[in-house]
Amino acid sequence: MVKHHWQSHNVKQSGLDDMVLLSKISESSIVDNLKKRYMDDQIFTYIGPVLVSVNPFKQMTYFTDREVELYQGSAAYENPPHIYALADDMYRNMMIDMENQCVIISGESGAGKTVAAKFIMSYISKVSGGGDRVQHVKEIILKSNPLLEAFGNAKTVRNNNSSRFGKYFEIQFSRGGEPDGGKISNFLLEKSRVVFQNPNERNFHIFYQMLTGAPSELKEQLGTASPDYFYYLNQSGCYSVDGTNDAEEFSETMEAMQVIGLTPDEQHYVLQITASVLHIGNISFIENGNYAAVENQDYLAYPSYLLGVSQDALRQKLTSRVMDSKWGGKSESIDVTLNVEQASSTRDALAKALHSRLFDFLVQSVNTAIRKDYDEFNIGVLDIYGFEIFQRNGFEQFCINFVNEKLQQIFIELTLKAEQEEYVQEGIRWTPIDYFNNKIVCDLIESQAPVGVMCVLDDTCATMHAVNEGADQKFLGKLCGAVSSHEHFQSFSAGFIIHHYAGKVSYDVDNFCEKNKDVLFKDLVELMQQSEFDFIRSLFPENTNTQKRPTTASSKIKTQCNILVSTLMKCSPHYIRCIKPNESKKPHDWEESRVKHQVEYLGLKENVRVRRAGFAYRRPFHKFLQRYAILTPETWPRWHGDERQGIQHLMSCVNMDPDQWQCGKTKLFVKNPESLFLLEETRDRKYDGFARVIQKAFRQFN
Ligand code: AOV
Ligand code: MG
Repeated sequence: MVKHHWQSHNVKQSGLDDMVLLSKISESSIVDNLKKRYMDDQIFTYIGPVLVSVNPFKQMTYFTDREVELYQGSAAYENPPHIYALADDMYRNMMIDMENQCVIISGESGAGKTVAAKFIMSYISKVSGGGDRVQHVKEIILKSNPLLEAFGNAKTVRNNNSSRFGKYFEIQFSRGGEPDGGKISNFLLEKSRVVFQNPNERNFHIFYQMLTGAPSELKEQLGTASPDYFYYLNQSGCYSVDGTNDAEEFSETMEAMQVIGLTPDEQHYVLQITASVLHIGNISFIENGNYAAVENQDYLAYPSYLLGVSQDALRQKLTSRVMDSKWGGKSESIDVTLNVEQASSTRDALAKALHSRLFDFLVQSVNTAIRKDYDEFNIGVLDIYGFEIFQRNGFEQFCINFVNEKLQQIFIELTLKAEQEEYVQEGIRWTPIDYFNNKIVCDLIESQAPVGVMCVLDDTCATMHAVNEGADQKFLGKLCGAVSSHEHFQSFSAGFIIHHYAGKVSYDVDNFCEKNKDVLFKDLVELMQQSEFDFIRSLFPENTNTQKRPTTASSKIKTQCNILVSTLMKCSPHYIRCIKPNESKKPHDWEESRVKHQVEYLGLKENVRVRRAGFAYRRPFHKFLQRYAILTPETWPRWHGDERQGIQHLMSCVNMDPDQWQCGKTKLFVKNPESLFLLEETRDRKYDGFARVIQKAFRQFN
């Protein structure tokens, strides 16, 4: 297996490939370097092992099979920086070190995270082998993207294909490096989008796909119409997206359903529920002596038909609610009539529940299709919704920005803090570097003692009754009492401001309590449990008689985040820092101040500094010996005796400058990437020689 390395010589050198080599480390020199490269269509740049990626807003030429071949098994320094190099590094590290790997992709909304995640998945799929079963798993992994994007992505003002959920995709591998399984963990879908979108934004893609792409017979059956007919689609006045063909994407979505193994019946139910959501939105209410009545009974027909429940039952459950009340020691149920506002919010709750449960069903279906019961190795790809600031920011932005804050914290922990602590621990001489640690902001949000924002929110919700006006203001009042002195917190009449690592965001407290409680009233669950369709009943499996208090949305995301953090901490981490160069979404448009801001808050300068001042490479003694044993006859295949002496011996054999490396307590530290390149090159040469000998022997044998 002799590897031919051919350089892509037609790529001209612009700026520095690796910013560790910058002669002056400052934010503006980083921005300048990125700009130079960006203008020359070089979107990738390294900071040591960290990959910085600037969104080109156009198709680049260097993602073909030729590049896949080029980056396979080659050392990072041989070729221009590329996401394939990072993917290849992960794959090889997993195989060589037998360690799980993960890649954390971060950056603000529209910076290119989802595109990056897809490049990684397709690269891994291309370079790994496998038989029929493995090919099938690969196909599912790749097709899960358009499927989940149809139901979980939408056009926002920041991004035409904005992820409105977070996901961690673990690709599982056999010992031979074949992807033979996988698992998706999804995070909090922004379901409020089902019932409302801001101007110039859209609902989830699937609705528009279905309305334009479904075959006419199906359209008739589902009662589809043009998007402006549906209240859940016409509030924002935005129906199409530049460069997106909804009808074509519909076929792709359907094909993906097929690939993940949904039966034709299941596929049909998925669309039926999607259509029912739209029809539910058209049911409106009028005031009938303080109570809500359905304005036009005709609008009950389609939803009840599609959901398999009677029109009567649907009307009743939208306009009234059974309440349990304790009276004189006895508890009894009474039917309470709802007012117009309450009825509308009940309707919306049903629509949101249907869509989000459908989404969970799809995620589950993918998971079932690629489930593997035992875990060997995996590579995890984390692609979440990016940090966002809108004119008006609600509970959803609060959750999204919290998750981003946590990711930044991991980055800091692992690259800035851990790196420096490691030097201290290993007894390596070192001058500390200052950086902003955003743990203080994470604590402000999630801490229990002293109480943080989420705690106060949960407390307020716990004492709140089913229908409670003024809860949000009460929450705000309590919050001000609890955290007002925090330096990253401010309040104003309608809400509060958090000074996040990526900027100040002012949150409007409207609906915080309701969205946090996230209860689906028993009545609606029971209504869906009466559906004539098994499929719909199966989406609502819960027992409505248990009295357990449901977990709140914020505590769910907090738990999920902390599980994620501990999963990531167990892997060998890789980072992609995505940068959005402009707001225009156009190629070659460079907004200096926007980029500078991102370079600042992503902590790239500190990243370069820590990397530069320190040691580019570190490995536990035994791993190092294992990898480079081939360089000396004595250390190969295994060094017996003291590990330090083994390293000493190896280093002197390859003439490594003693300035270039230091032994800590358990690890070897190498200063310059170039020194390491030398080792890698020698190793490769030996391996090639080795391979030739084996091949020759093999030929003689046959
Ligand atoms: P995001 O995932 O970071 O935002 P995306 O990955 O969806 O952002 O990228 C936004 C858009 O930018 C894509 O739809 C492409 O049009 C373009 N783009 C990004 N990266 C590339 C690339 N490497 N080559 C060409 N075009 C690209 V969000 O999900 O909103 O946080 O929540
Ligand atoms: Mg995305």
